[in-house]
Amino acid sequence: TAVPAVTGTATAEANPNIALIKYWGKADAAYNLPVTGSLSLTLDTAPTRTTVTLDDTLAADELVLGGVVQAARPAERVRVFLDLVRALSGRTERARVDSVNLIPTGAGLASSASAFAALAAAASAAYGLGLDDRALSRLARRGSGSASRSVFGGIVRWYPGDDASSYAEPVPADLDLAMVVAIIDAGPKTISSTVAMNRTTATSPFYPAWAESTTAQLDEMLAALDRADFTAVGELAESNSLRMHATMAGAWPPVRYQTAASIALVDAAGELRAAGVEAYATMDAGPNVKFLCRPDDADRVAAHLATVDPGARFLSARAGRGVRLLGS
Ligand code: 2P0
Repeated sequence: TAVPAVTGTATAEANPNIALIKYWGKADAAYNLPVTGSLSLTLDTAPTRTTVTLDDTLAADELVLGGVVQAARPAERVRVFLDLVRALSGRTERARVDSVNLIPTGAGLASSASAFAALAAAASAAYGLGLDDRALSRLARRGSGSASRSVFGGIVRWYPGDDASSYAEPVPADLDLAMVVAIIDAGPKTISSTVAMNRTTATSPFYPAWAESTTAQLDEMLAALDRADFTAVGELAESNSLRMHATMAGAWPPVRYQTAASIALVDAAGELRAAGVEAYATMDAGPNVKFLCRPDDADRVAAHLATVDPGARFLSARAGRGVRLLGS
């Protein structure tokens, strides 16, 4: 029977998220099940836009990132993900994936979160899976753990658990948050977060304490959000980030994303607080530093940080939307 070459196409857009309580460690690597829960803020900037087009004339899936055809690891990761979508849909066509990232990839700006949230939404629509948001979050998790959170907007919690129960969901909060991102190095990561977190869980003697402390800090964070206590939210975020990087330092070979420039910027958050401006620093799997602050303080925060690191670029963000389909 004649089947048209192109049987389905969909485009989705997703934004990055920045964890205030971090995901660092897998209980199950095949399913990307986290050791602990985590909590993040979805940003209103730097989205990934991805189009998935089914084409049964293709011999293999094709990944085009920012207009450049990809081979090796990124393409393999997308193929594995599409295999999963094909298994769920009962369909066999290969697909062309065309993705545009409006932030530098691999620079610790959560680009894998926006990438796999957008891919999950576009691929599930193109292959005709009728997923609700929770199922979409579980699917995005399989691509990259943090992508489970970018399915939703605002403040989002991701549950640990098994394949059925490990999904993200929005946390209602009566707080207006801003995030100033200091981009000090847009180059590729020294070590991928997947490799780094697996090494940390396997070799850092501090790991059990990290898991216990993060579970406690997540509960404290939820309570702080519930009473709209901005100061407690900021202090918990900064503390949890420092504990994550301390835990990595205990791995062998050690994992370190902080550079001298990062440390100077983290110190600047303390300087701002001493001057009466509440800013709290958090870092992920890269040298960039993100500052949680009140929206009215964002310009002042960025201005002070620019004096500390005149070479840095700054991105100012607020709470943003979850993933959305642009057309199918
Ligand atoms: C987070 N990070 O909670 C933590 C904090 C980086 C530091 O999630 O292996 O790309 O694809 O599940 O999600 C980055 O790790 O890792 C990350 P995989 P992912 O945002």
